[in-house]
Amino acid sequence: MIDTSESTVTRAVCGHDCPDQCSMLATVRDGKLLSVAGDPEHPFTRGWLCAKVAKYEQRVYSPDRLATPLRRTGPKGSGSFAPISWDDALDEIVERWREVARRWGSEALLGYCYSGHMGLINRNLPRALFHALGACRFQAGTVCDSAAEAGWTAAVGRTPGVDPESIVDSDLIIAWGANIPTTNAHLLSFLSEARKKGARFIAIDPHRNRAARHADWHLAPRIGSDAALALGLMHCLFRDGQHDAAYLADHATGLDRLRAEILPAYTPRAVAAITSLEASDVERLADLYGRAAAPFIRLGMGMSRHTRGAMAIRAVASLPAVVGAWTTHGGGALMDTAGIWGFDYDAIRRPDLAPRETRSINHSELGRALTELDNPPLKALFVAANNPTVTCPDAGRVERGLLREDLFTVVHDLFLSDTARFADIVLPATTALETDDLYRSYGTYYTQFGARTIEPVGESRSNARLVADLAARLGLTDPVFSRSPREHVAALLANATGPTAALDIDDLLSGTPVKLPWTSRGPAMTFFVNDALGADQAIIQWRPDPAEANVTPEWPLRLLTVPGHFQAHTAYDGVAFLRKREGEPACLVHPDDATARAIRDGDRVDIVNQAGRVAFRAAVSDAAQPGIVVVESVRARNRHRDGRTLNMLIGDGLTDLGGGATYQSTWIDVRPSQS
Ligand SMILES: Nc1nc2c(c(=O)[nH]1)N[C@H]1C(S)=C(S)[C@@H](COP(=O)(O)OP(=O)(O)OC[C@H]3O[C@@H](n4cnc5c(=O)[nH]c(N)nc54)[C@H](O)[C@@H]3O)O[C@H]1N2
Ligand SMILES: Nc1nc2c(c(=O)[nH]1)N[C@H]1C(S)=C(S)[C@@H](COP(=O)(O)OP(=O)(O)OC[C@H]3O[C@@H](n4cnc5c(=O)[nH]c(N)nc54)[C@H](O)[C@@H]3O)O[C@H]1N2
Ligand SMILES: [Mo]
Repeated sequence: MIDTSESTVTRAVCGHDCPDQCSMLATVRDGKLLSVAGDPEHPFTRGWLCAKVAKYEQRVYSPDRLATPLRRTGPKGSGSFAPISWDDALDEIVERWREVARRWGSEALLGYCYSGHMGLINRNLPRALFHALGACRFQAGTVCDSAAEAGWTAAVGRTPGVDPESIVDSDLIIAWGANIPTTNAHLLSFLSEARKKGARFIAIDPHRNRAARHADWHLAPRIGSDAALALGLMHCLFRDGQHDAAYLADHATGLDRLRAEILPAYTPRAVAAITSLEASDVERLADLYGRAAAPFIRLGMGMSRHTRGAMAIRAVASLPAVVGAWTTHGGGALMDTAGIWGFDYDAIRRPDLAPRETRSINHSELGRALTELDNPPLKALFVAANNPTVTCPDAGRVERGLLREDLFTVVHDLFLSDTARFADIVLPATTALETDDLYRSYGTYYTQFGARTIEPVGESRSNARLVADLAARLGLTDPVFSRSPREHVAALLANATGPTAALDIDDLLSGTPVKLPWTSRGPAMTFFVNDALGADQAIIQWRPDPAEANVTPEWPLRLLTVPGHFQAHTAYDGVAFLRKREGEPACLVHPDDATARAIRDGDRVDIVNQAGRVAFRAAVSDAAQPGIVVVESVRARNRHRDGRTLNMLIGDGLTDLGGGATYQSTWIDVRPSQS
């Protein structure tokens, strides 16, 4: 802590769902947050903050922030509420939950909580509450990373990605479906350092995104064709003897089968037909990858969000083994580093508190669960740190579910989010700066404790406090519900495994970033055949998206949807200048597709499919490939002229592995607007 004459500067941690997990310096005077700045002493985030977080005080003190608990006064979804006291709100919640459990059983209750707050305490403690209540299990993360995780694990087990700081020694860096400047911005300085030393940078992405604009070479394969491209590279590498036979002999399973049964078909010409790249591009990429001394691949998760998404990740994650890249400093691959952490998360989630095994509900299928589940139907829903009426697939069905008169909905959020508008009771949440918590990055090897920087604004309460308050009223006496932050951290460490077990609690609580003392050595084994997945999925191969077979002339264009640069999903909708920077919701349409529809740049258009229509502004641009319409960022409903939202057009089909959302398996058309 550095004392100046009038203000105090303390370290804090950015709590957003982002791989970088910045260390910040927060300046506070008289209990008020004046500003935040990057912490120059964090070796990865290096003293600067992204555009979203740099003016964090505008989020903390947004005029849109909820000040008190609210009770609904008008019809569901009308947004009419009246302030109530915390005591009244908590009493009503407890009474209604008890009644639901009595009449319908505890499985009529669902806690739907996700990653608005990435601290290990605030993110995980709500789960303990719902375990103790015997509520439905919540299969979290399928809207985000579960298909990508399943694909990665199928290829290389729980191996974490390599240390991103090592890429300064790479001579070939590939952003494979990873929009680094937007979603992993602090990797850029390491990328630049490598490039200064001569590294080449290649982006593989159907969208000419910010990473592609930065790159020496941009390849734009068709959505969902990455497994074919990876197999094409393998075909060339083995054909040309550029593989690392010694590495593969010890670290690969199923390679003989792959080489005999699969690779012969993936000639550059065949791969060109699948990916819409040139055969010469496939040859050139294989040659660059095969010749590089330390090739590094940054895999993003966007390419996992279609029906065959896990296989796409799996095929790409298998490439480093082919050339033995895992063994060279600077080489290998990184999708996320989550697997290195051995914290005992269950010490906070406490699945052992559940009286019995209960049914599980997929994060991506909330609409279905609310409208179809029976025996018992869902009767009480608690949403925190998540805005599913916008971000969940089939958002129209989520809305229909939330409109049910017999559903009791509680939403805990900083803002009256689109989901909160459908609630019976709304509870005001804190920002991460108003909480104590331990963070561990999923894009680096750093962990850091963020002590609360300011007191909760208004009457807001943190996730952890809310859980403790509810538990006390419900008569739940397990100590997990009344632990101090230090006790939670101690519990996370008590049965920690691997290098995490060596972390010292006082080091952590000092608030400085702590790097896990660990060096990546790559996977023990890369599975080109993985029999645990069953015969149909065992071997790596590309198959077309089954949804593609059903494409009709009516919906000829494919939707590509990705996180926005100036928004973190919808979490910054409450910050006026960022809303403005992100602009009116826009869709990028290729000039050929625009001309065919008499659409000009800036026109009002609707994206349309069998599920309905949603209003956008057209941006005519060859950054989108022909046949693809790109939407950057899912936006709050009132940002759209028609008050609707993109995910109303997206079905709730699931990926090949991991039960993930399939946003990218959506076919549409763009038409001049009706609104
Ligand atoms: N500014 C900002 N940063 C964020 C977020 C945000 O909302 N805003 N969200 C955070 C969260 S929760 C997450 S999970 C991460 C996600 O960040 P990433 O893991 O990077 O994933 P996406 O940005 O969804 O997708 C990355 C890229 O994949 C491309 N892509 C999509 N389909 C395919 C395909 O079939 N093949 C190939 N090769 N590429 C494809 C997209 O065009 C996109 O450019 O970002 C985090 N960071
Ligand atoms: N079409 C399309 N849809 C997508 C994606 C996509 O690329 N395209 N990306 C998907 C991905 S990767 C993800 S991770 C999901 C994200 O989906 P969501 O988790 O719904 O993401 P946000 O919109 O950021 O909503 C988080 C909410 O939590 C609130 N919040 C923030 N901090 C706290 C806190 O400490 N406590 C509480 N109680 N609330 C808090 C915020 O105000 C915000 O309303 O969206 C998915 N949806
Ligand atoms: Mo995500």
